[in-house]
Amino acid sequence: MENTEKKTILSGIQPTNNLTLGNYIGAMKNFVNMQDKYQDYTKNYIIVDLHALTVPQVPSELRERTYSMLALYLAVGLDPEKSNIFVQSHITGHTELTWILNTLTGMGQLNRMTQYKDKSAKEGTFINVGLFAYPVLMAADILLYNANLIPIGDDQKQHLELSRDIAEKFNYTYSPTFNIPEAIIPKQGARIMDLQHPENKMSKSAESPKGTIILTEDLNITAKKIKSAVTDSDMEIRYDQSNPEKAGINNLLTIYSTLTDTEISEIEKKYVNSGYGDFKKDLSEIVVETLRPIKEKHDELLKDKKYLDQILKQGAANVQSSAYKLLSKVYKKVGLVAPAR
Ligand code: ATP
Ligand code: LTN
Repeated sequence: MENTEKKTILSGIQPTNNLTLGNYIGAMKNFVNMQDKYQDYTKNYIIVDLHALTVPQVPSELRERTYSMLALYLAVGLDPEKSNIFVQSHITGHTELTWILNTLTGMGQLNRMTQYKDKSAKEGTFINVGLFAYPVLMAADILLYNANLIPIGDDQKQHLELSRDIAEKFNYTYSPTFNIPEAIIPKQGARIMDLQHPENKMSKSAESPKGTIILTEDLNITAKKIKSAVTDSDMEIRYDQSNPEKAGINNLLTIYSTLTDTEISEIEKKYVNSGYGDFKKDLSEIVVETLRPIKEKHDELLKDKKYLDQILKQGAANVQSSAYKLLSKVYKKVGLVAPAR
């Protein structure tokens, strides 16, 4: 399925903690939509395990979560016949290209990254270099495949901008080599909020168990979390982005709308005479019934590691030679001597 002439869609998710409903709505759901919509494109969906090492990991858990993420990719509908699904560390080229791109990236550029500021603040006194350089690795993931379209949630916008700047810098410093990648951010659901603290993003690393829906959790717990989501005292099921008081209900309406493909105005009409209780009860069923088949498939797939290994082997085999070609081209452009054959 590899063809370097074809345009490429590419994205990645880190196997840190367990994936959330935010990851599903903001990223994975769109991976699947794009897989079907862009039939002529190469699609690369990566499990970015090297990125996960930028925060402390328990090795055995990281390994297990990598498989769990693959099982989820498959369970939500990514099809290895249509998309290349692989693990970042299996491909030679991501870290090598990162090194070259590091030499074109300014400390000041990385210092401005808000995710770095947030995460380093949480890490205390020891801040590892990997956390700082993380966005350069992301740029390498994208540029190694000369990718064109990058489906991501809202919080990755700044990293993608940096990838574009690095690509331009390389093209300008050496010669035109890289496409300038374009972010594909969903109009709705690009930033699903925490159910208990709707001013914060729902995040797999946030310490807010009641506010975070984990894709593989017990579905009774999922239903409870939706039913106890914070709302407001005005009791109207109405979307109002200008009013911070309505952040909770705005978020629930967004979840409802994206999971049912219904306009928010339609949902408002449907619940014009209802209270938050009825609305949340319906929404909890929608979320549970969306997640049920995903969870079942995930749990089933996770039992068969041999099958999962086979998918990863195929995915890596599909992309390795084009990655290597691009890396060789870059090495040559920057002046490295090609090894004698
Ligand atoms: P962490 O908390 O460990 O940084 P995360 O939950 O932010 O993790 P990532 O692995 O950074 O998840 O993100 C994977 C993809 O999911 C990215 O494209 C990101 O933009 C998207 N995403 C993450 N959280 C949300 C959210 N709450 N709403 C919408 N999209 C999200
Ligand atoms: N930084 C991203 C994950 C990521 C990614 C990528 C996304 C790593 N490499 C390449 C798109 C394209 C995040 O979600 N934290």
